[in-house]
Amino acid sequence: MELEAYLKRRQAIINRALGKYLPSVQELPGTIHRAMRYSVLGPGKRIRPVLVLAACEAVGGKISSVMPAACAVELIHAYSLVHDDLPSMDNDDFRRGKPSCHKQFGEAIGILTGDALLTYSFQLLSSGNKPAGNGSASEVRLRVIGEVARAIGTQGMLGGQVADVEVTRRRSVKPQLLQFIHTRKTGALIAASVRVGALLGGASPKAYQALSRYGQRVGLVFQLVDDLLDRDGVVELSGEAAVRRQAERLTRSACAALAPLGRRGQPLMGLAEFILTRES
Ligand code: GRG
Repeated sequence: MELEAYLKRRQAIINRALGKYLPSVQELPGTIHRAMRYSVLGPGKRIRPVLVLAACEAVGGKISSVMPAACAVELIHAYSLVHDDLPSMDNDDFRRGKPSCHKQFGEAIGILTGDALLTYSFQLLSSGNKPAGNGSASEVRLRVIGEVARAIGTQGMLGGQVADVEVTRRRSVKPQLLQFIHTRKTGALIAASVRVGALLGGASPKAYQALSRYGQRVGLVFQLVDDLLDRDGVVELSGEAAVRRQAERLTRSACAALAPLGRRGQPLMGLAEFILTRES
């Protein structure tokens, strides 16, 4: 219940910030800004920006200084959903209970909306208050931008999506290939969200390492639970009980990694539990 209230408060703060940062529909060209707002401001769990804020606080940083970065990772997530829904990818007509972006605005605007969200996310990452990190503000910010770019490029989310597109054309999939897809397609952005919060919050090398370990594990749990909810991916290969056990083991290991942070790591433990037990 406490976690539910914590999540609700955080989601409300993030939704307000997203509404503020996203370009207004009055700004020309209005269509793309309308489509960006349509794709981002619908109901979403905001788990990635919540992780940015929690990781920042876990190392003693202030959430006001990481708001642009927290919103940036949500825009990247929205871009991935908009492009994933396109006819040439998953061809999904609905997203978050309403017509997907390309269904609402047409395919060309759908493609451009994803591009616009991705581009704008880097504009946001380059802005914001002075980070608390070790080193100069611009050094910390450059490191953050590098982390995010790596996490969503061909070695991360995009690479995972390519492997996923190719897998759907095959009859059988090896567990190692599924693991490759999981760690990159969804795990990499979640892990990067935690690292971004840690870096901007001024994490010591030890705390950064602890948070990195935590982020990698919860990123993997997120995808395993997604497969459990959809009854596909690893669930088809290994069975529900084995996948559930693996997700529980990884969650315990994620929480154990937070030991060096002491009490400050508690919200992140609650979030790991939420990721494990979520029902949507
Ligand atoms: C197009 C480059 C490119 C990448 C797409 C992440 C991804 C790669 C596609 C998303 C497809 C998908 C539905 C994957 C399953 C895991 C996932 C990202 C679920 C949706 O995330 P939630 O549950 O969604 O955080 P909300 O709506 O709560 O934000």
